[in-house]
Amino acid sequence: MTTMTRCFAILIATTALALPVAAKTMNLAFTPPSDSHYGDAGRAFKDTLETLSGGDIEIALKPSGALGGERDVIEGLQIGTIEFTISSTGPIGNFVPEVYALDFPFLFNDYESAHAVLDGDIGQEILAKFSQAGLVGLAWSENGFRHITNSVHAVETPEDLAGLKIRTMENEVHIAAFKATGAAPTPMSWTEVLTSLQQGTIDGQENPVPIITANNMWEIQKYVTLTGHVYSPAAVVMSQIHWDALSAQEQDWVRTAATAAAKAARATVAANETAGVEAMKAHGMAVVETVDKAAFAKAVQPAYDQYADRYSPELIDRIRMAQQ
Ligand code: EAX
Repeated sequence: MTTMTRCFAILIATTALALPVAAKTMNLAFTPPSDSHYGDAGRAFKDTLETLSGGDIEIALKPSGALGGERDVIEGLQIGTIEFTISSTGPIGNFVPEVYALDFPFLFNDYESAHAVLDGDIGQEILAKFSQAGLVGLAWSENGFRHITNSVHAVETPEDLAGLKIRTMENEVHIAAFKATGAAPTPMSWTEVLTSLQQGTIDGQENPVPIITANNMWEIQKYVTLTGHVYSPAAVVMSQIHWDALSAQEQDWVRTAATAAAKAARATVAANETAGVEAMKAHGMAVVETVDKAAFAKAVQPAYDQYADRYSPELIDRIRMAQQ
């Protein structure tokens, strides 16, 4: 090799070494707006993972259903077109049946109990089941206790739900529960809900306080009843295809980032639970705060009778026992 050629080879080699390695950019999708508990969780995930990886991994946040509804996004993770999501458990039961056990009405006593169950053996066992669906369940984030809104009249008793077209998530336990009250449950992706409410094709929906406030639902819903009828976890989930392509170190960083996301969501929910109700009142919503939860629990009991035996009855019993 001539001297000139050797010098040229060295120049190429050192230049190549100096060039930064192109960062891996991965999408994290969720359906609520950026300014929400999901957005706070997403930013915590992004900041943690980008810091730990020294910028080798970049996270592109995709809020407001930019990549589709929760069910669509889960399917995207399964085929590898999307890397991450923070999703309510509502639709996940269609892919990981054990998750249905978490979405039964009036199953969790309060936030503290829900966190203890999800962060303990029961919750971790269910996360491990995600692998059966080509998914990696990383951590339990939080959506919150769900309440009912509608545009027709105040709902003070279960009987007041009769005939109301209430959007539910694509979750057959929720559909059965609202059908048992005499309402007309209308399952659909979150991405269709606001338009459907504006057009009047549905009368109401049910969601936690921070979803109601993040979407300014007082603009399209007059009434809200604080039933707290379901505790809705959210899961931080990765595509198994993309997980398998990570190094062990990167996988550890991802788990750390997922834990940070869950912590951020829970902090936002806790901060908004009371302030959010005050915001609803300030924007003119009629808020039914005193609710006979026992009456609502009795009204939705048929959903248990119909589905508890199908979806891990022992899990439901364990969740109840763990809260005693
Ligand atoms: O994940 O679909 C729903 O009602 C969910 O609570 C919402 O998308 C947040």
